[in-house]
Amino acid sequence: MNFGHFNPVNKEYVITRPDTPAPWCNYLGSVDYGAIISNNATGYSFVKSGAAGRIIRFRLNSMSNDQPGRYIYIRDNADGDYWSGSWQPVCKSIDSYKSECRHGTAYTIISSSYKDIETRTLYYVPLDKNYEVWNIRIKNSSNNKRHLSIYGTAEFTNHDHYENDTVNLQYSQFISKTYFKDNHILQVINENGSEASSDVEGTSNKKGDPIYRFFGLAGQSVSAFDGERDMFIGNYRNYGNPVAVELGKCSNTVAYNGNSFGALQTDIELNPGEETEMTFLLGAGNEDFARNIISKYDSVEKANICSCEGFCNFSEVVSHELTQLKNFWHSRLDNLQVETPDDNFNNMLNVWNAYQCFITFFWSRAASFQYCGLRNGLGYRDTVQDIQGIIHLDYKAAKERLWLMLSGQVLNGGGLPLVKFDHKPGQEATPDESQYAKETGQSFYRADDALWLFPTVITYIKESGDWNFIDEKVPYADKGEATVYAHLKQAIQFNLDRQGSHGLPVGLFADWNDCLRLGSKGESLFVTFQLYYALKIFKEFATKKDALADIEWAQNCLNELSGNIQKFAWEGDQFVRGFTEDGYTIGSKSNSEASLWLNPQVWSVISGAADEKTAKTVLDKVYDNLNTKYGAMLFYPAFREYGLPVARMSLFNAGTKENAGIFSQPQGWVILAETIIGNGNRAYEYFTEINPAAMNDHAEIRKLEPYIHGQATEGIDTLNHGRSHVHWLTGTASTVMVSMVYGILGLQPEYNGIKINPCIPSGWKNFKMNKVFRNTVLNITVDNSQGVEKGVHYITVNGKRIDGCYISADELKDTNEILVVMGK
Ligand code: IFM
Repeated sequence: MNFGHFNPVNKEYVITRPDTPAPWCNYLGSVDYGAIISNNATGYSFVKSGAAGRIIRFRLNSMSNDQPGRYIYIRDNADGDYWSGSWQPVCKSIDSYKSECRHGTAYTIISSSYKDIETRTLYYVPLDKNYEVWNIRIKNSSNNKRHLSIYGTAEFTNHDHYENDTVNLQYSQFISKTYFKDNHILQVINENGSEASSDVEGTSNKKGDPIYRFFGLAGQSVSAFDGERDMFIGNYRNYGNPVAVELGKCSNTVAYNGNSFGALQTDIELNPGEETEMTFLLGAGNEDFARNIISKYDSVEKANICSCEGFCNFSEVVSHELTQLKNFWHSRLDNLQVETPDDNFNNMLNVWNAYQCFITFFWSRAASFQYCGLRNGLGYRDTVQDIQGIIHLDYKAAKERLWLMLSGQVLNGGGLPLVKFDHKPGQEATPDESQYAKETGQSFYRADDALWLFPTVITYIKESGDWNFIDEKVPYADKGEATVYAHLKQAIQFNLDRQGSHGLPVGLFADWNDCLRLGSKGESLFVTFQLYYALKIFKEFATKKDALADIEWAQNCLNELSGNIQKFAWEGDQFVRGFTEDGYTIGSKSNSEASLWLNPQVWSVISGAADEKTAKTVLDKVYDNLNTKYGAMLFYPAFREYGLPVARMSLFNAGTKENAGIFSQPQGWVILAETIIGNGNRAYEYFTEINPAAMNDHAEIRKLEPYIHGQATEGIDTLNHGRSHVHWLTGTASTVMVSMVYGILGLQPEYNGIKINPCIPSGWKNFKMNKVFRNTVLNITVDNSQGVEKGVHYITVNGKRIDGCYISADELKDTNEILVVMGK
């Protein structure tokens, strides 16, 4: 069953039925101001942090029709009937109420049609601004004059911090109040705040000054208002039947000890065929700021820029801001666009997977409908991986964030588990000091954190051509500074310094898998293969720098590691997952539970540690034993009885998340590994199994948005095999993107040029790619009339033939016509 479709021309996903299996969301805003909105206008907004800068409420895990959101009500004053501009919260029967939601790049448009009144609400955060716009257009399509009241509503938090707002009402309800100021409700928290009150425990604003938020109306005058939530909703009612809307009159009261709220009512008349427009504005700022913003949107001068026909004019300021947003996003996404025979692949690569990569890049794991950023910073491994997902689209932004993460590396080579939002390079405490745990709640190193730097740094350098980056100096988090090259060497040293009894790196507090606590003696094969990969990349850099001693050092380490892998971790047709401190082998084929793990097999291939025969053996074993129709399970069989103390995933229900679930992030690694050994058909099969777009017509099974990846899908042991969980903010976005770009499409930049070496399903007979590569445009046509999976016969660049798949940068003009002929 489907609830919508992709519109690739507009780069939108169009939801045609509002009763989706879960809220299907979009992200609006920038790093300074974020807003999550569902297809039914539920969601929340925040300044900088989903937890600590929360402006409006959202109740996690609430009943789906009772989540606060950006609700706009419409009341027909002739008969008192009322509905909402989004299907929720009033939820009229979908037989008579028609709605459509168009999620686009940083904007969402929700339309409704009921009783011949049509509305279209455009929600967005203007580029680089810290407020949001809800622009609603209302049309009377009936033959009668209509008398309507429109109510915009926003449920403010009483405290910036979500937790204080939610559970500490004895405090938070008494520091917040609202005022009515002609065209807006002004909320103020800590009105009597001052420098002196700044050290009061739990105060919203560390500086002690009052905090202001506003909810305003432009383009129409306010007829009545409610600044207190319970006056608007009424006792024993909910958002589906607020008393103010039922009675047709807000109460004109403000909040003083209670729940601050913004409800603005405006009464309008529309002749047959007539349309009108108004704009609700929500943000953080005082009265002057609010008045200034609201006045900008008062003008309703029209500019028609929308590609839809008819009822879609926007006022000039709105259309200008929408264009700015589209330009900002589309110019990034347009750096790689493809036309393959598979629309589901195209929709993800061209728009949605790419957009999700940027959202994870910007917001890390800070705000969603499943969690709300209680962490005050960027998780090391997640962030360094997130960078990989956008390098091919925006290497400048990637470099900035990469620099930050390198400066979050401790002098001993390990990564800080959390790089705080107010990170001060050179001055931070480390996990070895109690101060760090006090500030972040994290007191242990993870074994893998800094190892993610290797694939990210090399991808950045090759995409940008910025080889000098390797010699740029970057401070360490705690003290001292060094070149990027030296940072990388130190990262390797961190793991070499922490080895177990088999001469393999230990797993510490986690090794990518948050549930595997191997400690300071238990060894991890995942980290082993990452370290192997890191050493190979480092050796490549050392070779380019002619650093002979380093080349030798790296090679010796590789030899030793590879010997220990063969000796201790290879079981003839699979690699084990690790060793506990007391010598138990995790992931041995003789184990009754968890006897085959995905990650060591695929990382043996990605790292280059597995030779051709081994690579084929382990990937076949994975395919035969772990693959399902919705992707490959993290291991099998699930932990059910064996209480391995270091394997915390046994707490999860069997078949779920890290306990034999189909964890989504590794799916990108399986795809990549298959492309490395040339299995285009199998790589594509894996890709299709987990491609959200391919599940568009089975949305009732997958449940999550069919345009974005989730964190995990349920495996074969659960009651709901195929159901996916935890939307949007997941490392899956970047791993799958990497596997598509560098693996399947084979777009592999090199120091002085680019390789184009696709690994595709043999059924793809030709396809096109348009890539911006270091300011040159590559218009690439791939001819696979021979129907191979991998292998390039020759390439022509602007008519000149080159054997093999490598194009030197010297061959490139500003715009290039490239033909890639696959085959023997
Ligand atoms: O690797 C982790 C990630 O950092 C957070 N989500 C779960 C993953 C696997 O445990």
